[in-house]
Amino acid sequence: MKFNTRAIHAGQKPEETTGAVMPPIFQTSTYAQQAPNVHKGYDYARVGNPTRTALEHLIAGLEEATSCACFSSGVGAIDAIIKTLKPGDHVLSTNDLYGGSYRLFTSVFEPYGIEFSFVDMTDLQQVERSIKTNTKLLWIETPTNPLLRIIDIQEIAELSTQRGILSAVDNTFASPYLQQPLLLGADIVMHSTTKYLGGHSDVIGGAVASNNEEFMEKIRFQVKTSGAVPGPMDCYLTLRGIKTLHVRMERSVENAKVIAGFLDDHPLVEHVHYPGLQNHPQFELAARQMKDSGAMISFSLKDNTTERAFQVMSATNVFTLAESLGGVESLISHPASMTHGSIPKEIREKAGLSDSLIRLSVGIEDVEDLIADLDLALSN
Ligand code: P1T
Repeated sequence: MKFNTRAIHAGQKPEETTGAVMPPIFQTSTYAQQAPNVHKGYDYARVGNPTRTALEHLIAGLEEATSCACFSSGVGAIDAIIKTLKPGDHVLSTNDLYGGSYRLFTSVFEPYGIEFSFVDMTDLQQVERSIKTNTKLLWIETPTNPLLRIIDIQEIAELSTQRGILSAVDNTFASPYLQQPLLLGADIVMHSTTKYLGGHSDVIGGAVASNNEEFMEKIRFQVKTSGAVPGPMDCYLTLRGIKTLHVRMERSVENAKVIAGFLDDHPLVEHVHYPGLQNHPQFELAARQMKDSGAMISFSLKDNTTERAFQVMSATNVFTLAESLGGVESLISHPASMTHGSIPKEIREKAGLSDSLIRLSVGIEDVEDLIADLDLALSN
């Protein structure tokens, strides 16, 4: 089946007792057993729930993975991946990544003895040089949050295979509609399903998918043992959201391309970071690796001050000033003080994240209204 059909049907079948086309919200914490440990596949809802199973099969279908496990948040999913490692292990990560991932790595796992280094993963030689004898995982985010850099998944996956290291891709910014990392050779794909998969800014969730059964066994152990699991209502909302993923993505990307062009020509804008612009340093790689250029844009202003960025962001009416991304509504945010506030200023700036950077998550509204809103906010 092709992608759009899979978004609706992958792993889905009508519910057995009633024929319900959408899976019921199985709002239960436990399941009756015929005799101790004799049951219909479910014993306790931390371990599994049929609404969650339906969602896991759907995401596995989209990422062309044999297996998927869902979590109560994106960081819950990342937490489970890192917990498959041991003290003394080293993780090599991209230096431009979601601030919450950075905080989890450095504030929670480093004190437990897992080592992290952050490098520019657009430079393969730098990645090669930074691999150590105890490196066990390469952590890739592409496009990166918030600078929209593109990392070559295939190249990094090949390198990790040669060195016997696992590679994991946070695919949140692209969604499986634009990019399927496992098909490019990555071992693990992870999502904040809060974003494009859920698609309506009404639910928090995460997912891990892979074809590596040994790894997924460890993830399922984390599901059962650490228990950061999503409730059935959250699974239902995410499942419902995914069914329109391809239609929403298509419109958001179409809008984002027009907005990126508008910003690029704007006299008060210093630089636009968008993989669909020809001046993007990895424009060709993005065109090769992704089906299209995505719906996230960030830009800096000629007046390179936090105050001016705050002024612009406070003056929009259609764009809502808020964290998060990937919903039907357009959002505007200030990474340095919001999503990436937990990264020390000198580390942020070294990676290129300036105080005046503004980030847009482009939704599916009429693009003329979005442009008029930005135009007015910039001239205010
Ligand atoms: O918020 P949560 O569902 O826990 O997902 C965390 C996460 C993981 N990976 C990436 C690339 C992300 O962007 C996020 C969450 N990001 C935001 C809330 C944001 O506004 O960037």
